Amino acid sequence: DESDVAEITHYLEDKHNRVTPSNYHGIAKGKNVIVIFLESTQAFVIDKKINDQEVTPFLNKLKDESFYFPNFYHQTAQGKTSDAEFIVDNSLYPLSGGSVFVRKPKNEYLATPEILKKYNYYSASFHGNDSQFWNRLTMYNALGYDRFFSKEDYDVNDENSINYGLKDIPFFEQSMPYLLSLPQPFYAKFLTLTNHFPFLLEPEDQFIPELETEQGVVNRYFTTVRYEDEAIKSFFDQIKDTDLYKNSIFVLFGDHYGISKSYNDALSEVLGHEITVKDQVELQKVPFFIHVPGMKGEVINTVGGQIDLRATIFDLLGVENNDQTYSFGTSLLSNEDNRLVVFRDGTFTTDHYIYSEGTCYSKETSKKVKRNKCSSYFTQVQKELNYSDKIIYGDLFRFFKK
Ligand code: GP9
Ligand code: MN
Repeated sequence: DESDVAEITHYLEDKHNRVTPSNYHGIAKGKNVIVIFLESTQAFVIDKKINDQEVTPFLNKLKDESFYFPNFYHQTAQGKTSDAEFIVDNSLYPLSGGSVFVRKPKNEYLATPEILKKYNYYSASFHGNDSQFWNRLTMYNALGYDRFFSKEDYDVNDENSINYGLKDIPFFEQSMPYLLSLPQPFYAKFLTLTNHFPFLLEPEDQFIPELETEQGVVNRYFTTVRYEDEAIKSFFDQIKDTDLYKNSIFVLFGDHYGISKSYNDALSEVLGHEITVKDQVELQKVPFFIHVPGMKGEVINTVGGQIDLRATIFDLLGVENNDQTYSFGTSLLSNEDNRLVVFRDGTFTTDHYIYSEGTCYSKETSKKVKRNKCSSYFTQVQKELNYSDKIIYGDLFRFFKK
């Protein structure tokens, strides 16, 4: 209840005071932000070759011209894409059951669109599925979006759609005029769709052939990821033809896993190693890039998760903490010892350790280690999840707002 507000505020402020500002603070001040959600895209596809062909040729190149975060994890639960959206826009954890988008659309939030309004940003979301899927239209109002371009704004027919909706290539193509019409600066997010379970794609859209393991889901996955990569490339090509390119930064990240545990037999065949409990956690890594046109590429090895994405963008934009950015995450561009990535089920990882299914593992050796290497984090892990839950269930941001 309301008495928790002081305690949680203190916890979050203390967390931020311990972070030293990054060298990149404010380098993208006033720029448009284009965020691309890579549907079901896991980090193992990056630089992966199948029969000598790259699965993500465009993203592999983009990596060399971007901040690339190879130790970045998704933190979603049952709400899948909607959880990824929730985490990224609020820097809060998802709920342990269901989707916050569906369960708590009437809450008060202090989401990215609202915070950026103080910097005169316009916010829009683009997605080629029905506007009420995951209760988006309703929740976007609560989060402060100015406009949602959904299925009804696109020309969607049998030829240009598959599975949940519009294919990614026509999606980006048809989005261009809308994007160009937005007031600037803007925060625009694009939710891709084609690389979605069960990864269906017509032969004419297949840029690499399907694999031939025992499990069709795994076989098709790499082919739909390859299509997604082509779609992103075509989007970049179109933007590069306009002034938007140099006035924008591009944030790309995987929303959640695509291949669940049930397909580990075939996946381990493709990856060339067995999948242990510790590997299962490592498989939750998703690609994360921030492309700032004109800047050289840099690999940022910091361990982090989706909860840190907003703070990282705010760091680049020069958004200050006193702008009521109550965040559980911190900028991955700033130095901070003792980083901790907490998953919804209480699993967690640090620079050196992984705690999963009651066991502590060393990341370096992949071996089980003494429990006390992990147990020092238990209190903080529970605090993170409890405080976030308290905010959501108690609608506490009502009281945070000054
Ligand atoms: C549907 C898209 C996919 O609109 O967001 O949803 P998911 O199943 O990944 O949550
Ligand atoms: Mn998704």
